[in-house]
Amino acid sequence: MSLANTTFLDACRGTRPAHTPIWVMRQAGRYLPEYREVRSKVSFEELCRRPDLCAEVTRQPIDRFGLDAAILFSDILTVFDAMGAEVEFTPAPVVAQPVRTAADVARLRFGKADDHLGYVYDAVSACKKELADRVPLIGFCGAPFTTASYLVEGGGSKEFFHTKSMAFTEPALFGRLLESITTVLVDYLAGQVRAGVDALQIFESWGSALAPEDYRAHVLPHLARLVAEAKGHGVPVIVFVRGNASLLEQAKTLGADVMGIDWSIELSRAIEVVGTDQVVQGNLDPMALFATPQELERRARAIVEAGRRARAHVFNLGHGISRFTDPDAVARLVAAVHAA
Ligand code: 1CP
Repeated sequence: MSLANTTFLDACRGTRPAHTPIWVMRQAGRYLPEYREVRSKVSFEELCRRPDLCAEVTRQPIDRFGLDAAILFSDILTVFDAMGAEVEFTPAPVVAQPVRTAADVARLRFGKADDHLGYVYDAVSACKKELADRVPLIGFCGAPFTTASYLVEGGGSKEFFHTKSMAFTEPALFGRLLESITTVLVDYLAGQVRAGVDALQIFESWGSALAPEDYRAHVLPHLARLVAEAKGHGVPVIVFVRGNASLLEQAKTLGADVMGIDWSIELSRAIEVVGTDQVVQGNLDPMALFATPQELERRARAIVEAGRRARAHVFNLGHGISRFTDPDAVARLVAAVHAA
């Protein structure tokens, strides 16, 4: 492999490149007119199943902004295909039959990822070809808890009533569900690496739903298994836990190559929590892209400065970019980070 731009992988491995590398969570998506153009012709589900179109939309933000890494176009919920759970994107995900009882769990199939997700691996190959070694490609999955929460709630949630009820009233069943999901995810990440991804990110988008002791008791062991298995493939593993400083303390025990930091904590404080020997990624509030150019640049520079205290730093937002973002603001952000 001879990548033209290795800044992202260098930082992930703990060496400081000449400039701080930047990519943006959800960088391919609805805020880009060229994405909406592709999406106007196919449904989101079809887009995820068309390797040629996945490759096209994965490349779009690289062409437009000169970002330092690309992320595979897919979704954390495509993995449901390996579990026999049907999901429709409206565009918010809706699971046809939520999984809440022992009978519901028994109905799932927890198959081999390779038997059901070949279209994702084909998309990885197509993306690698399309990117032509300009920048590395990040593969991803949801963390076991975040994945389970969509299955149990039947979609997104604010209170996680069903998921937490299951964890509290039927911990053994909840544990079995997380274990089975984790087994599929282990397999799925292995398949993505075989297909060619250069790094992996695990999204724990809803970790903040649980109190720290519940996270430690019910969730952390499963995430630890997933991270340990993923690390065995030799590509950098990023864990993004959206939550609070206390979850960050737990997450640092996972031994991930890179800790993704959300925007709810100052980066300098997060670095104190995870330690200055840790590589960090983050953590600009996505809404800062709606501030004046001067304010956006000030905040970007402050985060780059704070990141210098870590072993290395990958610039990113502290959560996914809003669909209402002006693409020109992203261009300004990339320029500011590269110049800082
Ligand atoms: O209509 C459309 O075009 C669909 C909108 C959309 C897009 C562009 C969805 C539905 N998913 C995606 C792509 C996507 N999702 C990517 C690849 C693109 C990129 O990053 O550039 C990735 C990595 C994701 C990851 C994802 N999906 C997460 C984790 C990140 C996060 O934001 O926390 C989550 C939670 C999802 C679920 C999901 N899929 C889609 C939506 C609208 C949602 C969120 C629903 C909710 O808020 O509960």
